[in-house]
Amino acid sequence: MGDHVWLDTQSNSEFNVPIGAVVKDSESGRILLEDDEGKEHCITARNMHMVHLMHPSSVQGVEDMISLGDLHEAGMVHNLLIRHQEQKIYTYTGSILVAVNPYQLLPLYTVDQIRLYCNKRIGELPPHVFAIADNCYFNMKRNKRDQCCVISGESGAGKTESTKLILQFLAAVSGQHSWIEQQILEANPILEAFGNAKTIRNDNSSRFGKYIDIHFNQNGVIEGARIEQFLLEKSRVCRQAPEERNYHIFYCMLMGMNTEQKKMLNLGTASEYTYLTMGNCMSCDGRNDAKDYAHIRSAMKILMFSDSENWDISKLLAAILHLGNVEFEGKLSIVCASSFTGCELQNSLTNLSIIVRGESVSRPLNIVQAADGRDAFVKGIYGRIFLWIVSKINSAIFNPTSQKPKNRYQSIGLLDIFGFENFSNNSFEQLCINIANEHLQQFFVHHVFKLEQEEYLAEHIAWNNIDFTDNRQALEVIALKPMNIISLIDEESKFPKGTEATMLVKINSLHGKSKVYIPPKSDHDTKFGINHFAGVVFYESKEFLEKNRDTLSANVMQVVHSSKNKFLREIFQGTDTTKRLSTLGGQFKQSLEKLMKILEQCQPYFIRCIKPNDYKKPLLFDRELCIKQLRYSGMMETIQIRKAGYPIRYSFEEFFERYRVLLPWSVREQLKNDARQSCIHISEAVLGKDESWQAGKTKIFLKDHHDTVLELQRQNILTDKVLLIQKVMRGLK
Ligand code: AD9
Ligand code: MG
Repeated sequence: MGDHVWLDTQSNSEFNVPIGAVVKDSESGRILLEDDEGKEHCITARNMHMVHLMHPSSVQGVEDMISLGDLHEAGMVHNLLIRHQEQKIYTYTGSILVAVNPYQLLPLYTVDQIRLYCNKRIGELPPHVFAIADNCYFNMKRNKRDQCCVISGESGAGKTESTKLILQFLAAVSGQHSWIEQQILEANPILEAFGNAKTIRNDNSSRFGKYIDIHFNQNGVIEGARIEQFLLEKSRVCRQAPEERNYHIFYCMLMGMNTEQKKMLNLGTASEYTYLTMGNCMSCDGRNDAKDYAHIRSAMKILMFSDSENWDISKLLAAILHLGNVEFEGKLSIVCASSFTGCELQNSLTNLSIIVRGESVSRPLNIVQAADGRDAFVKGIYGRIFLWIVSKINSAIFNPTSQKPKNRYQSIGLLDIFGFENFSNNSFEQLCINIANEHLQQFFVHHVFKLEQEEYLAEHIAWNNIDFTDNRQALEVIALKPMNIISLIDEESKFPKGTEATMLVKINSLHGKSKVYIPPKSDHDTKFGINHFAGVVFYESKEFLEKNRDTLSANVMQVVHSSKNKFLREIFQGTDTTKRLSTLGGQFKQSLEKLMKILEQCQPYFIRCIKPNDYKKPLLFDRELCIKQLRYSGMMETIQIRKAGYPIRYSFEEFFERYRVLLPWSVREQLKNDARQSCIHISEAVLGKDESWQAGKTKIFLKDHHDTVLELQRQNILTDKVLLIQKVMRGLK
């Protein structure tokens, strides 16, 4: 009794693995078990093969998964489950952090906790996102190298929250309580107001990607930052799926703005606007739109948005809401929208003017065409407001002096993009989002598996190769090699007669046989599938070309350029989409490739966020859902390679430079000019003579925990030396 076992429940599900269980009772050839989910099972002698003894490490749970005795998926998910039940949401795999969303506020993020984690090595304290942040900071200073933190996971897994926690930690350890730190922190509520929305997956879903690069001076003090944004989902401004909302800012504005201002903008409540009610969901549990509005306004002040700029933005947001109501309220809405945008809209949205033989001829649009044109205009405005806001924020937080070569700063970049998405209806936006995730997965695979094993080979380290799932091929078919899927979509978008049907014919003929692409079922079917690393997603191709072209009609552009609203003209400046060569997909692809280049220059840290259930509920752990996420993110192989491998490596010179204090005086003379021998000597003395570290041709290879041991010993010796010197000095006095 009380024994812990694995029970193979033999279900047919693809994501079923044995579950942990404890023996409650046993009698004549039968045992009674209670599994991790509280279910009872009676196992008879005939079925005893379904039960296996659990390794003690799995009974207690471990802080670092590489120390699991039962190295299989069941062991991994059980470990996360029992920790999650005890509200230990963080677990390491070497230095890679797995973070399970607790869906409740835990007392883990207090000022005391920040202080506690400050200047500690990984493994000294329980796993924590602060420990990752602290190590990024420490490594940046120690190795004089830019760092990045790649935070991944599906929608609702906790990426954005983790990003904010890291920022909060870095601002605290940079330690100046300065204006710039405050500004960087307050950029978030603004970005979230305009770029996040309630979706069925997440009440605060990021509908854009961001890379925040934080710049530090030579003393490790924050000097500035820069935010790069990726592909805001503009379609949400005009349309929302059931139970979803438009961007937070609209609801916040309607709840929080004072009566007088609302009157000036002729605004009512959210339920009165078509653009805010398509998902039939106006409020969001746990959010207080009025309070958030106050916060957004104060954040905007901190980031130097002037009152008149704020008012300009509000006017355009109001115009958007009025435009959405044109069908229902007719005249009044168009009057308001025209007045706030300073544009003559009545004619331009209902008529199409074309130039025929040098003369402008006007032709009325039908209702559907007019509504489409209006929606395109609205998306254009909102998208440009968002870009303007990001650049406004950057102009406040970016410090140009840190760019000068002699002041060259060091940086920590935090990548928080939209998570992998698979809805019942997926469109062009989902394809872009999923491609971004495909890139990130490749970055992870490249770093954790490929580079690592190549280096062992090059350095002649004894090593047995570990197999891993590489998404490189999928990524090539989708976005990299010539005639990839994205480029075919692009090509068809630039082709005046191109349609989704002709696009699919081309993709079918080039990729129909590829394992990555699943062609539509018939000639009439408009859905195609892509086999992503995280599963197959079917995309509805209707509207793909339109969304990718992302152009505004010449009409609308002309109206904008002759607008009386200076702010509107400003946000549209230099973005004459009719003349633009690049499509949305093309731009996105370019910005992703640029991002990947930046990341490759950095020393990366990885945080894998896991969403424990689909109901946003605390303490509910859906094993199958978690196994699926662990499986597609390659965590099992990650544990294996982290367990067998040597993620920390230094050239002998670097190592000797840093740890020479650990070399006894007695041998210094003898090893004088031999860095390699000195390193081996230090490692044998400090880490032991076992196989757990290796010396290669030019570098020494270590486990994550060795780094911690070495740093602590070095620290002790240096402290002792200081104490000794102080003692001697006192003696001299
Ligand atoms: V999306 O791809 O932008 O849709 P994210 O960013 O991965 O997604 P987010 O960080 O927004 O997810 O987390 C979703 C929600 O989970 C948050 O709004 C919180 O309510 C909750 N959450 C996430 N992490 C934590 C945490 N460390 N502590 C408490 C958390 N709650
Ligand atoms: Mg997010």
